[in-house]
Amino acid sequence: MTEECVSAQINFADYLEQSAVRVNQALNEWLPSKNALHSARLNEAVRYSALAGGKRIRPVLCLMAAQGAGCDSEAALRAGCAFELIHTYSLIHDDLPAMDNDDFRRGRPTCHKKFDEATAILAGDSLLTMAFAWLAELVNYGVSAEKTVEIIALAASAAGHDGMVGGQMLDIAWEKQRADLVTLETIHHRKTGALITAPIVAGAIIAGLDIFSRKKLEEYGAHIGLLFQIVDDILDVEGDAAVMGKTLGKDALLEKSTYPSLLGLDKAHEYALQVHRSAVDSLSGLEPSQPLLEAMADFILHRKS
Ligand code: GRG
Repeated sequence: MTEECVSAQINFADYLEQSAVRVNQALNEWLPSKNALHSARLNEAVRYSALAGGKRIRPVLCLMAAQGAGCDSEAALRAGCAFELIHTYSLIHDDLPAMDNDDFRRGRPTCHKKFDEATAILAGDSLLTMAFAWLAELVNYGVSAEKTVEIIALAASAAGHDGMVGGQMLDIAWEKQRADLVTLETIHHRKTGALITAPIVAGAIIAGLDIFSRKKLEEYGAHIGLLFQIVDDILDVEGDAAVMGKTLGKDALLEKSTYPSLLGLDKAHEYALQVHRSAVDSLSGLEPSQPLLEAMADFILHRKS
């Protein structure tokens, strides 16, 4: 996508679809091939989960942040895809019997159902480590060593102990206990928000944005991360399982604290609108402006899957 296209405000749904196709093609090319000498089963499991579709929100956000700053580089695509690998690993492990014990993901049997638990654990481990190898290779895509290290540290922090893994642990710890809104927000900032914010910041680093812009984008990321989760909670109550490609209604079954369970559905919808507004407000003052990121906030608010 050229800058010209971006400023012409092409239909956002088309843009999203084209970007997802670009991500899918890159993943298909860069993931270990079926014919490689190492374990065919591991290759198959990794490709099965990583190429199963999905909205590709994280890599697209990385591309958008970079493109919005006038940089449409292969490096942003590579970094975005690395974040998608981390996301896919988290879904595989989250679906395991020891965690959510889900049978369907992205409209097909989960990795452990299609293969077996050991293979699913290893496929997740493989994707997580592969992601860091891809990020380390950013130096071969014209990114300075200093920026590459910064992005690796950012990814480690978002994915690990203080980010998604820590958030998942908190989420499990609070199952069947009524959490207050502050606790719920902390869980979601770490479990979901961190891995949504990090690719945006990575895109900004690759594009060479200044600290002020990066901070604004970080703020935006935190808001859309939260928005993403509020909408996820709402969809678990009133979404369509066929469109979502996974089992719904599990939050209520597990007696989890969610925005609808704490606030009621109407107030959860209102809160989503409020957080959406905060996300859009965070983009004000950015130079150049980021219309695609604004459209992404709308997309997340209205998403059905
Ligand atoms: C196992 C370390 C570890 C973490 C798991 C991501 C996660 C943490 C759990 C997934 C469960 C869940 C429903 C989280 C809420 C938000 C979320 C991450 C939804 C799935 O992401 P999408 O909608 O999925 O971007 P697609 O399939 O479109 O990529």
